[in-house]
Formats: sequence, structure tokens, C-alpha cells
Amino acid sequence: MTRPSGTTRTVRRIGVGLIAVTLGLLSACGSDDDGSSDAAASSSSPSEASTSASEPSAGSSTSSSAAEEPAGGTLDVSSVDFDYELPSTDLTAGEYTINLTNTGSASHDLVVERDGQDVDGTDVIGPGESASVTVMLEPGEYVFYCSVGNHRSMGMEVAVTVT
Ligand SMILES: [Cu+2]
Repeated sequence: MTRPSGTTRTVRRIGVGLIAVTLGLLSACGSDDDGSSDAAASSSSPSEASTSASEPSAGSSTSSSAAEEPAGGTLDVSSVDFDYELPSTDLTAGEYTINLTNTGSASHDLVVERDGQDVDGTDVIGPGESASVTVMLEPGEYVFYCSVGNHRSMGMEVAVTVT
């Protein structure tokens, strides 16, 4: 049996029309969604995007190792009986490594003295031996002397001017 259609016919027609339009819009969008719905399953690997957190930021700390040292370096000194031989007694302030080589026949050392105070010095070394000491020389008057026995009074001292 068919339904009785009377006063509701106009309402249904409008409603069908709206539904048709709405379905048309929805179907246009919906067909596209159905066609690309499998892309989400293929390209979703849940664990990535954790590779950019560990970039090495080093490289800026290698060039600033130390302040500019004024001069310094190595100073090769020979001790003889009873004197020192060194390339210069006028030095530019800086950190020096004094390499003492004993070319004499007695034991010697080299003590760095400033204003009557011992700053630093090498060990006492025998003939043919060598020793070194690293000392910061600031501008001033220094004396390098041998602390063994009476060597200093025998002439084993040399005035060094640091500027
Ligand atoms: Cu000596």
C-alpha cells in the first residue's frame, strides 16, 4: 500500500531538495576523502622526529683557550763552573720554561729570584743533566742564581731585566 500523501507533500519535496543538495555537497567531499583515506595508514610511523635535538653546538669554545700571552716561551740556559750562559738577560714579560743544562763539572741548579725572594727554581742537577722550570716573569728585576754551596758568591748569578 502506498502512503497517503497530501499536505506533507510540499514539505517532503523541499526536504528532499535540501537533502539532495546537501548530499551532493557531501558526496563531492566524501568521495575525495574515501579516495585518500588509505594514505593515513601508510605514512604514519609513530616514532620519528627525535633526530634534531642533538645538534653539536661545540666549536665556539676552542678558540678562546687562553688570554693572549705577551711573550714568554722557552729559555735555554747552560750552567758552567761557575756561571750561566743564556741568550739574553733582557726578557719580555710572560711565562717562560727555563731549560737548564749543566755543562759544568759540578752540580748546579737555577733559582729565579725577584726582590730577594725566590720565585721558583729547578732541581739540583749533576754534570750533563738537565732540568726545567716554568715561571711567570712579570716586569721587574730578577736574578738567576745557583743555590748550591757557595756558587752564588763565586759568581753564579746573573741579573735579568723583564719588561
Ligand atoms: Cu752551582
